[in-house]
Amino acid sequence: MRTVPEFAVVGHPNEGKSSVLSTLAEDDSVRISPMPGETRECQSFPVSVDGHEIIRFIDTPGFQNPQKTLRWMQEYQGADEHLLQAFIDAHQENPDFHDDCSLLQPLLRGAGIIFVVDGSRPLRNMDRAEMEILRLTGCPRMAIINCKDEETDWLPKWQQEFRKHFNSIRIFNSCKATYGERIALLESLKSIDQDLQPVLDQVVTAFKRDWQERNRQVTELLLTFLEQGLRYSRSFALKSGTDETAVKNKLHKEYEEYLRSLEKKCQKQIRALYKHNIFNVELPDQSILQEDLFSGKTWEFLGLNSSQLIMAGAVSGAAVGAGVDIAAAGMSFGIFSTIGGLVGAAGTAIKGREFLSGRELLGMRLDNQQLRVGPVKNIQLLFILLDRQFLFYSHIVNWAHGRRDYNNPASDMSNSLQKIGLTGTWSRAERKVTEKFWGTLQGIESSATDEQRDTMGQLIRKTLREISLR
Ligand SMILES: Nc1nc2c(ncn2[C@@H]2O[C@H](COP(=O)(O)OP(=O)(O)O)[C@@H](O)[C@H]2O)c(=O)[nH]1
Ligand SMILES: [Mg+2]
Repeated sequence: MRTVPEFAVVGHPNEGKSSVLSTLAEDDSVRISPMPGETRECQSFPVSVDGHEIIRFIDTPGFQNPQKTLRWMQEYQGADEHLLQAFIDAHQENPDFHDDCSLLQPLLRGAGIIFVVDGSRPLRNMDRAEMEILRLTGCPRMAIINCKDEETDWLPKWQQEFRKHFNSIRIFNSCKATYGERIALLESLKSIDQDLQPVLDQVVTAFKRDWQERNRQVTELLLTFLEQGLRYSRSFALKSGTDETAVKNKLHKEYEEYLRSLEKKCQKQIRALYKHNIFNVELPDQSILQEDLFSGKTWEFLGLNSSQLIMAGAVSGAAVGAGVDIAAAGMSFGIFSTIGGLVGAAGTAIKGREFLSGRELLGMRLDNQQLRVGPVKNIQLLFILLDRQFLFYSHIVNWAHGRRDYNNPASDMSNSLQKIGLTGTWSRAERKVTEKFWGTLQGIESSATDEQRDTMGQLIRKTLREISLR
């Protein structure tokens, strides 16, 4: 059986040890507290992939008495390899050294050290004492500078000091670290000890594979979401005297509700895949996702860009929601496409809200005295639904597990009318893929559905990958 690499996250109380651990291990059950000294005992956080433990992080209490501990160690006369045990033996009954004994315990077992400091404050003698203690333990070690504030003036001083004591130094923000930064940090653990290299290689590979697998599952969730949402259809038989408007409203309302609940369900599943189970990932107040799926704002910001609109016109054949307004502005689709430069201007002039309204887009037909809603005839809905899920995904994968609040949210909504939907960046060929997939939902595409679905899935996966590596 191969050994599971073990790393103890150590440092002064309240510097962000638990936050770093939580983010590294993708575990939001790690206790993070604004009160220093709450953790008194070590706690182990195993990370498993496919049911196998691949790495283990130990959360430790902060140093309690670093200067006295160091002094004792410096005066110690015995053999180096017995230093830790001797220190613990001499102090474990003394409450003044309870935390120090506790945090040194995993090092006895040969755990690697991840030393965490808050780099936004100046270096103190106490920090030097802690670093020296760690050096004396002889364990492989790296230092992580976790800046709690924006302040970076102290960083060079920290780095200079760290070079004397550590094999590797990383700046890592436990509250903002992305997937890529997490992997980079794990990669750099390799450099602290050659012996750890092969097993850490396996860990990194397992992490990457696990991430790919999650993206594959998200892709599947999104495909199913689109299929269910866009194939939806309900009808109502009209009899004489029926209030047609009321029926239309009812059909529309039910469809809207259906889409909203499907969207929520899908988001919940995505959230669970990325192991955000306990705390709510808060979307920033300004996020477009705070807007209802059918609000004017949603359509304004996630509404289609000009190429998508042209395509929507072509795919639907008839006047799509946008068609009316473009016609009103005196532009046919043909003209629209030839005046590429004007397109942006047109987008600004004809506000997204007026391009279409959510409900109109859902459509309503009357055939054989049946009022029928769905399947939707306008491909714009597909883009909007996808763009909202891509935005959600982007919030989820960029929400570090160590983060428990949202002080400085990044906005995903610009003030301009610029479209922010990611599908707007898709190439012509990619829009074609979408169109084909759309066709299979409409039942007008005769070619094999599985193939279109696979191709669409590849496009979604590629987009997810781009988001997570941003
Ligand atoms: N703003 C900000 N706060 C942080 C960061 N890291 C930790 N904190 C906060 O600092 C406090 C102590 O963090 P914690 O991880 O419990 O520190 P520990 O005592 O070293 O384990 C908590 O309130 C955290 O939310 C960070 O990178 N940015
Ligand atoms: Mg802690």
